[in-house]
Amino acid sequence: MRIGLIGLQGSGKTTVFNALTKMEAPVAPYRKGRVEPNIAVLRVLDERVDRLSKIYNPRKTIYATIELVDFTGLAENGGRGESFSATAMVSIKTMDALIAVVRNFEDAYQDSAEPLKELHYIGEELILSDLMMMENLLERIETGRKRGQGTEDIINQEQTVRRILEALNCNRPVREMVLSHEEEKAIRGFQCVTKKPLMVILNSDEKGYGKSPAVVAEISKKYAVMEFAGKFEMELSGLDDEESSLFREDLGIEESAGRRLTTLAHATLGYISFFTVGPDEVRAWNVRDGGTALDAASTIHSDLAKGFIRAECFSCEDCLRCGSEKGIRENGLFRLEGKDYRVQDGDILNIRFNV
Ligand SMILES: Nc1nc2c(ncn2[C@@H]2O[C@H](COP(=O)(O)OP(=O)(O)O)[C@@H](O)[C@H]2O)c(=O)[nH]1
Ligand SMILES: [Mg+2]
Repeated sequence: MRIGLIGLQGSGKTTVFNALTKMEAPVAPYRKGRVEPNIAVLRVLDERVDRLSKIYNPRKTIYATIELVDFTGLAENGGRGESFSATAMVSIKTMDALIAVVRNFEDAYQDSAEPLKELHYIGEELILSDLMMMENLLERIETGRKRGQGTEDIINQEQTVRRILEALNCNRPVREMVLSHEEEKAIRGFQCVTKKPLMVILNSDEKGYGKSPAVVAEISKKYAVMEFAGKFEMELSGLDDEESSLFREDLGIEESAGRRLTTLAHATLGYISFFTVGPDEVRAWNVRDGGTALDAASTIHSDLAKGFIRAECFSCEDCLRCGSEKGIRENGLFRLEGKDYRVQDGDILNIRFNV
């Protein structure tokens, strides 16, 4: 799962990125020019993994991961629709979801904070980017038609593109549209950025944290939102877990930034976790909610999906309760499932396959 942090310059994206990934990417008070995005892998902390690891005592314990990409900021003074550089856009299109970081702290180098206005601006820029892409596509379709190209697929694509353009022109992102299976197919090759799930981080400072309930409420009408004390969390990321949770408590933050983000991302994107266990490794994986045993198999390795025979399955909860796999079998909690089995959050799977 890949998530991109986007937002205006100076909203604190790199600060939030550092807080989440414990990296030390340069944070700039104000910086001109474009730089390569920062990329890091974030572990999805899950105490079930730790507990399973105690039972199996494996050589390796591996958490599920989320790849986080910190893009350089949008420049407000760019022309309309030019806020994202072309190279950034190519990369943004490969993300599974986006997080808009909006500034909710005062900064000597910047105008006063207007998080709602910032969010509105980001939304508009994303819509403009899709508008331009869809307009280009429509032009190409029309040119093709003049040359006599007009298969059923192309006609269907044209209708879909026109409908999307209509929505975008009314400031509606593609994610809010209900697309039929046919329409989905028609635009599959064109990654609309407004189709991607968008979450929001309201980046507050230590003093203001928790004091903007009206702003949070307004944002949450449309988006999954989380308030973050970015700089504060970044400073905490250098401390050990116990120390940092004491500081967090003072501010009324219940869980670490990473923990809160991964929970939010899983919920917004509809991901669940399943596990594989054994003496070699205990490992957590992400799969889309609604995914089948076959999807789970292909998440692990394409060979497992190709040669899929069946999935041996039991639940993590039962395993922790019984204390061992032996206990699972004795209590009749061990199941064999076929490729269409819908994976549940917390399932422990062993894929039987043959290549
Ligand atoms: N007071 C305060 N300053 C912050 C906070 N988050 C970021 N900053 C400052 O805002 C400036 C821009 O931050 P940066 O992370 O580089 O923003 P980016 O351009 O979005 O990546 C830096 O000077 C940060 O120290 C915060 O929560 N509180
Ligand atoms: Mg930055």
